[in-house]
Parts: sequence; structure tokens; C-alpha cells
Amino acid sequence: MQNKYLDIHPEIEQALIDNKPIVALESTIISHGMPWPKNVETALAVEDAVRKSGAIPATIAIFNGKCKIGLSQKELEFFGQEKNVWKVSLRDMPFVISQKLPGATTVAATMRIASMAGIKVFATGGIGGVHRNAQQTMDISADLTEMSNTDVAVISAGVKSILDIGLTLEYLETKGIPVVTFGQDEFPSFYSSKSGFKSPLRLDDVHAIAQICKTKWELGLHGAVLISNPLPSDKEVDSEVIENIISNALSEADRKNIKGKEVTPFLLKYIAENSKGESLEANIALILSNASLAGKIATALYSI
Ligand code: PSU
Ligand code: MN
Repeated sequence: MQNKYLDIHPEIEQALIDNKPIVALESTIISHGMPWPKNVETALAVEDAVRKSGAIPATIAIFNGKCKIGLSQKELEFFGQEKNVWKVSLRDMPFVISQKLPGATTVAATMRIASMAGIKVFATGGIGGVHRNAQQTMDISADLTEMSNTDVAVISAGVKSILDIGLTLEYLETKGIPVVTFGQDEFPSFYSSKSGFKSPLRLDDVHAIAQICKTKWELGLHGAVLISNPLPSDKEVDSEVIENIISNALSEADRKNIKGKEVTPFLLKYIAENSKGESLEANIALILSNASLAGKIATALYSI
């Protein structure tokens, strides 16, 4: 698709023409989700994991008035180090693009840009969702509404318990988004393979996952299929420890009156800084595992 706002890397452009599997990757996790230099190391390792699983990685960000699909190492370094990078969800896209500001894209914005280019599969760490206490704050991530619109398979590790997992699952149901957990009955909660919630659906192989996506879209049911990939068991973080850190993070956010788009980055930073690196290690392991699963799903999707 020709679009004057898209700047697609030649390798990805060619892959689109040749109908090869591609996996979109977000950049908010690089600029606002992980500390330097682990963020860039991880971004490169994630691209590598996608390649090893047979697909082509397409990291997405906003730069110089365009949605860039496929970043060079130099550009990844820029988004990993530069302090004044916007966190861009859907509502920020017109502003950041027209002002030619650098922007790191969230799940919602990355999905939309991927879809504009014709990319069908997207891997991330954790998605945004319904925040705890959303009954008062109305803080519900645009990632969820975007997932009800845009035909992209989203591979994540479930949702972090900075969110209300039960309400997030309810909202996904309301929006008609199939939630499939890969290889187990329980919905995972990012740092843990458990959450206390049963996954709405379970599938154990990538071909079946590709089939559910294809069927959804051929039925004309627009929107994502959310695939939750439990993190590798040797990387799980003790849930009591993480719950304790999250509850301190939430109190601190409240005390500092953190609101709106700042909430999620604040909580993520607090957790990373207060868990002695354990959570960061889990975060890296799970995003690598998601990238690899996404590559396999993309490959399966292009073979049916
Ligand atoms: N949750 C995580 N890690 C992340 C994010 C969320 O565990 O990096 C990022 C993603 O880019 C996601 C965004 O799309 O935060 C959601 O932000 P908000 O809650 O403001 O919609
Ligand atoms: Mn929010």
C-alpha cells in the first residue's frame, strides 16, 4: 500500500512483495520500557530471534514525520538513548508526525502502522490493559480498543499485574478479541506463568494459532487475536516478591500524582529499579521467547 506517511525499509518492502513472513516489533519498550543499554541489546536480540524462527523483523517507530518500518542499528541506538522520545499511542500519532518529533510506538500505534503496511503479526512483551482501580480513573489502554479494530496477531506474555487482569480479560471479551494461551490452560501474568485466571482459549501448536487468525479475518471479524505465551519456567519471578514491588509502585504513583500516559512507564521503571535486575532478566527472556513464537506463527500464517 502506498502511503506518504510510511517509510518502509527496503528488505521489508521486498518481503511484502514476495509475501514472506514478517513480525512487527514495538519501540516503546525500547525508549520507555527498559533501561539503556539493555534496551538496545534486547531489541537487537529480539530481531535476531525473529530471523532465527524464519521471519523478517520490522521494528516500528516515528521519525522525521514518517512511520518508520524497520530500523537500522543506529536508529535503534537513538531510540534507546535519546531522552526526548515521545511515547506514541494512537492519539499522539497526528501530533508527533506533523511536528516531526521522534516517537516510540506503543502496542496500539505499532499494530496500526504494521497493518497500514500489510504486516499481520506483531510481538511484544506485555500489552496495556485495564488498570487497577479503573472504576475510578477510567484508565484503560488504547491497546485494547486498537485490538478490537486492527487485523494483527499480537503475541505477548499475558498482562502484568500492574493491571487488573480480571477486568482486562472482561474487556477483551467485550471487544470480541479471542485470547489464546499457548500450551497451557491458565492465562499467564508476564513475570509468572500463572495469574489465577483460566485462559479463555488454549492452543498447543502454531498452525492452529495461524488457523484461528485466518478464520477470524476471513469471517470479516476485524481485530486482533491475542496470543499469550507463558514465560520460560526457569525465568519466573516469585509472585509474592513482584506483587510487593507492584503494590509499592502503585502507591508511589499515587503519591506523586502520576496520571495519563505517564502511569505505565512510571510503574515499569519503578519495578525495574526495585527488583534487583531479576524482573529485567525475565522481561528479556519473555520477549525473546515471544519473538520466536511470533516468527513461527507468521511462517505458519503465510503457508496456509
Ligand atoms: N506493559 C509492559 N511493558 C511495556 C508496555 C506495557 O509490560 O513496555 C508498554 C507497551 O508499549 C504498551 C504501553 O503498548 O506500554 C501501554 O501504555 P498505556 O498503558 O499508557 O496504554
Ligand atoms: Mn493509560
